[in-house]
Amino acid sequence: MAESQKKGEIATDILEEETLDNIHHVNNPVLDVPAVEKKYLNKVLSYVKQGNVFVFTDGKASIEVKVFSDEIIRVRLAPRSLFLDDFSYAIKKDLDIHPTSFSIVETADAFIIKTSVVVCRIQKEGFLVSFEKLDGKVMNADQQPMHWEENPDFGGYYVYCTKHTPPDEAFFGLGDKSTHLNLRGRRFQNWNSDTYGFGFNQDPLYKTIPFYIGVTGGDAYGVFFDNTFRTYFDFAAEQPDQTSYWSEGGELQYYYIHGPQMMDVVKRYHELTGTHYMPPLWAIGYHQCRWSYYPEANVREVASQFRKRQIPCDAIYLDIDYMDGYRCFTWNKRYFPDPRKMISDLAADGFRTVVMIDPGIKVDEDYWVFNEGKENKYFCRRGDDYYMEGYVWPGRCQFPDYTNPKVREWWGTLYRGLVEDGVAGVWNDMNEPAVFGRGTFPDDVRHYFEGLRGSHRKAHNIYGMQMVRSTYDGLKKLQKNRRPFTITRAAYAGVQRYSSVWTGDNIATWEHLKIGILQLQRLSISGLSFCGTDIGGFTGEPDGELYTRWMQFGVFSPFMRVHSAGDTRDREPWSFGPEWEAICKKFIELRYKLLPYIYTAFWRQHKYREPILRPISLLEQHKPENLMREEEFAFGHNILVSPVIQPGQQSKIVYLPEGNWYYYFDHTMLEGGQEHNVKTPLDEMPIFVRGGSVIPEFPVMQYTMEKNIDTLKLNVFWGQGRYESHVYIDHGETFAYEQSVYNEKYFIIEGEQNSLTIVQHIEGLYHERFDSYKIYIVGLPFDVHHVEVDGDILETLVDEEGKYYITVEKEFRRLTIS
Ligand code: MIG
Repeated sequence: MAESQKKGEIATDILEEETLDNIHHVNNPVLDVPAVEKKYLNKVLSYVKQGNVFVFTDGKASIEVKVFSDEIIRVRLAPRSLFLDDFSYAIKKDLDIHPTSFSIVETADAFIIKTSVVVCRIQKEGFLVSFEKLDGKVMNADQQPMHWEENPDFGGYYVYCTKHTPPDEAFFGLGDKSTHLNLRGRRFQNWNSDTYGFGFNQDPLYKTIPFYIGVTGGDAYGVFFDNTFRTYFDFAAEQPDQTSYWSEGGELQYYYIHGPQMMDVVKRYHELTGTHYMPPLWAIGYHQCRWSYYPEANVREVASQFRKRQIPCDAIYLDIDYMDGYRCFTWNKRYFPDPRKMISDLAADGFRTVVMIDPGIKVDEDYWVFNEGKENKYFCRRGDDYYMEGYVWPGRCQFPDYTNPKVREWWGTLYRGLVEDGVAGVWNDMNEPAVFGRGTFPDDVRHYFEGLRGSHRKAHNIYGMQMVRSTYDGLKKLQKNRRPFTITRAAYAGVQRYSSVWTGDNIATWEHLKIGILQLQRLSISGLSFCGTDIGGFTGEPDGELYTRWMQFGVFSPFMRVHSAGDTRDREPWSFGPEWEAICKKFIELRYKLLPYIYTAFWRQHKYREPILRPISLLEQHKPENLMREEEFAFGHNILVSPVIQPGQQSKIVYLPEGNWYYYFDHTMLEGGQEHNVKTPLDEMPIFVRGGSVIPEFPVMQYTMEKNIDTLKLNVFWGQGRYESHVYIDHGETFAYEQSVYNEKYFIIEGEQNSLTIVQHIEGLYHERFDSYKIYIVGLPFDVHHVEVDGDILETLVDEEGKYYITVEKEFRRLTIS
């Protein structure tokens, strides 16, 4: 390193260093680190209690057990009885959960903490911690005492937890892993990585969600290992009867989350880490992206083709080439001479513009962002105080330290110009963080970490989340009360409070279509419901069939966007010829018909913590064979799909959960609780609607807010018994729903052999009401003689297709058909 350089100045030669330390780690997990003696907790000698916190000690080391609620208990380990700062980026701030009651008793061999649903047993001999149901069934038990070893790299500890694993236990969760849904028999690590063209089973990927669900004997529980260092999970891979998780630093700290329903575990995980706010309605429409649409004429042409061909679309994306030399917050004026005009013209035509922003800031003394960052010391520095530098798209770059609230605040304000230009959403990429050549930052880079300070080992996995958090906060302020739209590639647990996510640089292959189906289900049950893949595949060339099948899956992806790499051929819905265009159009239109249904699923996610995509294992965990099913999944509460993932596929086997289900395209009724062989013509896919449900429908629009909707169409599917469906409505743009300005309609359906009753009640203060309802009834097992709505007799009508419907010209409470 040049002697002349002063601390805090730019160290150019750092770039030439072959700093491969992180890359080395990626391929050589902890196994290659020279063996250091492991230390284990010993025998519990005593404990102290303070409120809902218990501290047990063996004389040297201690653990803390905190009862967060009747179902959530946290365990922390302190090898020298000194607990680290109790701070977490994952846990939401306004956490408002409390135990209703708990007690502790001491027996000859254990301390037993008991809530109304769970028993936490700390065995004195060996210091083993276990969690049980009240009936004594063990859900999760230490197989070895918690242990640690001195970390030779930095003087902290590697920390380990090893649990006993029964032969039937299945595992789910961990975010974006590109493997089978059931994680058993596999080992994973979390280290956010830019993994262009990743493969099946490749690990690590872009995101760190150290949360898993175990299901054993039909009962489920969850573990959230809240640690931002490089973490590992081994689900009975090395030892068939052991599950371990460990970390290269930080504290062994985990939350045990009781079920026994998997759905409840997921909801409780959301209780800790939060949910996604209601996205603006346009964000759940169809989005068109590529790397990159430019110049302006090209953007306008793509947009006008959508309108000309009458294919709905709500957003168009500008990838890195819109910037001036890849400088964030600038425009390339040659390509986009008047961005404000372009964006407002697009907006007049119903298109929102979303732009890319990366973390790397070009080292350029003539660039205001660099100068502001430099003056205020907002950029990350190495252990020796030189600025962290690396090459990314703009060339030589420095990188903001988003773990500093001041830096986040500043970064948020940088969006002002873009917001004034009319930009509607922001896409944060490369925030693992990714650096050309060396992969990411070297370990010695220091971070503010909210004043607690730490090296990159500790901050790496939350860097991207803090970046998009600052984007979200900034946009929220700049846009007044309008809901931001953000999307991020890197993530840590809890990122859902600030952003949607996509799965990064996938490949245009059938295998990747399947990987996407696995990843989105997994993300959804890991707290990140607002997720999508690059439809069609980022790299490589899909043919018309793959593209179209992927588009069909896209309709049932919470985030629906086509995207592709810079060197690929055209990827618009019409790019593969008229035959494929027609099918893509039909399916994008289906997305728009389902908008109120999808919007409701987002609401149920936000308010009731229900994941949007639901694997079969989550719906019916009591059947062991269901723990292996992974191609069919529920999308919201009432629709089940099984995307087609093979070329030339004529039919596919689909499992339907208990109940009766209607094939979407012809309303054939099928019995659930079994598999069916379903035909898969190219212009259809296996989509099933639950008997007993109400599916609201909008007319096809070219973009989400195109028309005012006065008549709401409700499709009611008869089912024997009592069912509840929801329909959520608001004006789609502000946070007024937080003040109850919304409508959530509850429909209670009672289906009998000779009658059907629909009772509606409405929650919320939103005053826009529909003038009328057009109610289609599907699957009635009887002939209709009598229709009554709130005391009035109505006539029954039949439409052109012979479908039976009723028009109700007012807000109704009770409708009976017999
Ligand atoms: O080094 O901005 O995953 O979606 O199109 C590649 C260009 C950087 C990676 C993203 C991809 C995006 C691309 N980016």
